Amino acid sequence: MIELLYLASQIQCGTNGSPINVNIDIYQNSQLVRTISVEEKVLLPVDSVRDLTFKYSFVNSSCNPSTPTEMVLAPNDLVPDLPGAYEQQSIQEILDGLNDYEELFLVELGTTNTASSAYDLQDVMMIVNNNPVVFAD
Ligand SMILES: [Ca+2]
Repeated sequence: MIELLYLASQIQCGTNGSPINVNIDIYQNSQLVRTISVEEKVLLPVDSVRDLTFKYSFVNSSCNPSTPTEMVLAPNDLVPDLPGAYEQQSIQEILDGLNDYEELFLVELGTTNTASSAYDLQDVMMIVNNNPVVFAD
């Protein structure tokens, strides 16, 4: 069992455009399991976030996501050299606050060009809890 927390999304449609709401469709073995929006938390019956696949959709936006780039970081992993986006904490600060059974799942949806200033891997951020507290009924 893992628990996913959709921590934040931070992407806008165009320069100075309005913020985009991003929904995440969660798939297991090509089956849609859940759709979550920001700040939602969901328990999933898998051993690892790598057993899942994700599709990202923009809600009520004239923009469309580019091909997603996903990255999973464990607390002691090296952080890619990227600036913090907008008012978000930097990736390093979030990683430093994680427990050793948690991982940070980062997604870039604006561009596939790693040299672009839009390439910040913070369009969607999730926290993966690999040791969730599960209450039995
Ligand atoms: Ca971005």
